[in-house]
Amino acid sequence: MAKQAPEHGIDESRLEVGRPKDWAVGVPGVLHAMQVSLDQMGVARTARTLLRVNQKDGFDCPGCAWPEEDKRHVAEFCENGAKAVAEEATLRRVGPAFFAEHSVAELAEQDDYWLGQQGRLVFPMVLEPGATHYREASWDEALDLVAEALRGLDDPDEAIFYTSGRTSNEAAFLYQLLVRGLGTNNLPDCSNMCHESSGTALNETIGIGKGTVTIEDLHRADLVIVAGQNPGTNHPRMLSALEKTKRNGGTVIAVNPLPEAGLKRFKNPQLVRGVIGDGTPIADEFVQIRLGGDQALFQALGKHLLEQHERWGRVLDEEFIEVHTSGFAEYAQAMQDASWDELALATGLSVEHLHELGEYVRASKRTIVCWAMGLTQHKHSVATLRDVVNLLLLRGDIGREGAGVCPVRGHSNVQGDRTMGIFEKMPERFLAALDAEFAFEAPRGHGHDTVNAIRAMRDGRGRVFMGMGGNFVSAAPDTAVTEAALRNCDLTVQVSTKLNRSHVVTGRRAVILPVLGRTDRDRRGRGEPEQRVTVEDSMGAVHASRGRLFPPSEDLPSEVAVVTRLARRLFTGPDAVPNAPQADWNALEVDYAGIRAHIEAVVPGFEDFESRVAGGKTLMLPNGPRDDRSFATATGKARFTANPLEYPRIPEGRLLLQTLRSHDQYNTTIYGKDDRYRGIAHGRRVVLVHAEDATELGFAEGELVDLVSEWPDGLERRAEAFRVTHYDTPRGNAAAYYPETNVLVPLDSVADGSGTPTSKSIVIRLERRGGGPTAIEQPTE
Ligand SMILES: Nc1nc2c(c(=O)[nH]1)N[C@H]1C(S)=C(S)[C@@H](COP(=O)(O)OP(=O)(O)OC[C@H]3O[C@@H](n4cnc5c(=O)[nH]c(N)nc54)[C@H](O)[C@@H]3O)O[C@H]1N2
Ligand SMILES: Nc1nc2c(c(=O)[nH]1)N[C@H]1C(S)=C(S)[C@@H](COP(=O)(O)OP(=O)(O)OC[C@H]3O[C@@H](n4cnc5c(=O)[nH]c(N)nc54)[C@H](O)[C@@H]3O)O[C@H]1N2
Ligand SMILES: [Mo]
Repeated sequence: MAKQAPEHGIDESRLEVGRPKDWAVGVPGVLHAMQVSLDQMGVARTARTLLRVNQKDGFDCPGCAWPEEDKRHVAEFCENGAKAVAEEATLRRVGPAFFAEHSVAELAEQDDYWLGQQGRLVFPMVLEPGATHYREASWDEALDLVAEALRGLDDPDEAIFYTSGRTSNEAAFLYQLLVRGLGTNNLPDCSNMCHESSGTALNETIGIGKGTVTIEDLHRADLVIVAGQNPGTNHPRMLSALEKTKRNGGTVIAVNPLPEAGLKRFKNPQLVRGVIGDGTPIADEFVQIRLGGDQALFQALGKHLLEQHERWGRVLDEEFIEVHTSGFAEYAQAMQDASWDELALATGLSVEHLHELGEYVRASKRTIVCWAMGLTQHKHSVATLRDVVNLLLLRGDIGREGAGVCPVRGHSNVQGDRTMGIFEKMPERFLAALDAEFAFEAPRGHGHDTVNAIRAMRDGRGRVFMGMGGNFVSAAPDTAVTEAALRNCDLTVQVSTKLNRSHVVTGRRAVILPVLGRTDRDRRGRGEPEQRVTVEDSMGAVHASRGRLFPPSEDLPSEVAVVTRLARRLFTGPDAVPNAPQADWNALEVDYAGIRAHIEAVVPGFEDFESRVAGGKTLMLPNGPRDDRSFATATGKARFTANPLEYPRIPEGRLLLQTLRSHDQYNTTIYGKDDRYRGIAHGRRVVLVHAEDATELGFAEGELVDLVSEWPDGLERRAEAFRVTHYDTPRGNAAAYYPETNVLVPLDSVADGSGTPTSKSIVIRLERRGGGPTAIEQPTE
């Protein structure tokens, strides 16, 4: 039997702080995952579900975008993948009785943990203007309502269509077609808040907004630099790959302000050795960098190589530079002009240490740089990533075995959604192909990204918001501004699996459209064929995913069906909108092979799509740099760029805050109250600060403070009641969990060039909340 949903949210008074762990995964991790699964779905369903994760002809784990190893283990899941699955496969339900019992205002008082724990959504629900409660609606009524609102807009650009990254290729492709058929490119997505800086920098410099390595490259690398990433929590299966790198003689360097558990030692749950032994130390070197110091680090590594080449020769790959790149001279000059002292200051490392790190790169014949949010969510993220590319270009480390760039994606299909056209500024060749395939004309003007969508709704230019998955209200920056923006809409529509804050902070009218998830069996009725979908992993491999579980309700449509039913209402019959795309929406709804045929016709690289993903096979998408060192950039070559050095300056008496994930959450979905590896239990409202900073600022450990962010617009942004917690972080740097701290991220504080909110660098001050310090309980472990 599954356990009941919790009655209450998180009681922060029970917070405990202990010693951070220096190992990750292993038996405790697996047992913990099993417990979460058992609570949510009971014994039989747990066994059936977890054995099917990432197996051929099973479903793709909704946890993260890390690729599957070719030789799969019986249980190719990790602790956090299992938790992601349990959240979706839960037996708890949120039905009409629940909404009759709780008013929207009451639900808005609950925390994200409580909301998410209530269970799967099963009925379409409508919140009428002025009403206090959602009411049940029929599918026809709910969809008619959405279609009418869209039809009633003065301009299609008044509608905003968000996408989170779990949506399958098939659903994403039809969804962007629906949106463009209406006449807008307003397709913001979670990627705008995530790896947009990576896409921007990589497109400019190597001509493709994706990574250039495969999992085998990682195994074969001499040196892997893991910067700004916490794989032990967020991409646990990546640790198995790094373990192989190590066993093949490779070196791993972790670059992070925090000593994260998995990077230190990893106990592989798939191996007996990992279960009973001490595990493999993963990082040969832990580089404790200051927040935002990475551009300086990668410049320092480049400068070191250039200096060594100058002195000894044979350090650079001169042939590669000559044949395949442009802009070398300008970059070399900029590095010559760079000051070692300033690079040291920006990183917080000594000049000697920077040279030592440079020697690792010089000694390596094949280097890979992996990164995630620690590099993408800063003001100067695009410049930082350009300097990552510069470093690799110096040694010809792009487009050959064991070397390259590896942005590690978050959501399990966020990369595929982009490939399918979920992007506010898709290139002309995609739009032209779409026009030809569907006999209409897609709009050409750029649409809103996430931050611009919030501005548009705030200013009354955005009137209808639709979210294909995700939790826009909690994921977006500047919570108060974002909430006001959504409340300013005529209609907000959420296509969702689980209850979240975006269902309770709404426009004047709101609609909830519940759908099937990745693990659910997808078929139209008894006897009808079961449908498969496809997803693309972080390394450009596309494969099929088929849900196997009995869905929460037989009437629950897939995301595809929601889109086709809306498309039928808008694009067919006598009232069809002008310039509607032409497709057989009925047929596509019941047979996704038809959608794949359209994808094949529009998106390069999907030739013979259907047969290439049949029977569990993988389709590798073309990747110019990786396949044959072709670079579709402005110069037709890989581009060195000269980027002025930037790093955050922290004003006197202030701290620079990064907002990150605990071990017990999936973005805005809070699985539990603990951050096991960091030694935090029963609470989330902690601010991790260096002991000496806390003392200097006059705060005792355990003291209750407000975090107040400082931004020139004069708006007060305050996150209340956090416990000061001593932690091993560089001086001047602090950390606290997202989404509780999103209220502190100013809407206008975005990365140059990519528009990504600067969730990893926010200037804050601590303010005492009155009352003396409260002792934090030490766990009895
Ligand atoms: N279990 C679980 N898995 C997930 C997710 C989840 O929430 N839970 N989310 C998914 C998603 S959408 C994403 S995008 C990924 C996110 O994966 P991560 O990027 O690993 O997630 P964060 O928790 O944001 O961690 C950022 C890491 O970067 C470090 N860091 C912060 N600032 C800097 C900096 O300036 N320089 C350097 N070098 N390091 C820095 C932090 O200390 C932290 O270790 O994970 C995906 N997988
Ligand atoms: N301060 C701060 N803010 C951040 C970040 C940060 O590090 N710091 N990280 C950013 C990043 S990297 C990201 S990716 C975003 C995440 O932003 P989102 O992707 O918008 O947020 P999630 O929490 O992943 O969305 C969870 C919801 O998705 C729905 N859902 C889950 N599975 C499915 C499905 O299969 N279909 C449908 N239709 N719905 C589904 C459920 O209702 C669930 O409540 O947040 C960003 N915001
Ligand atoms: Mo993400």
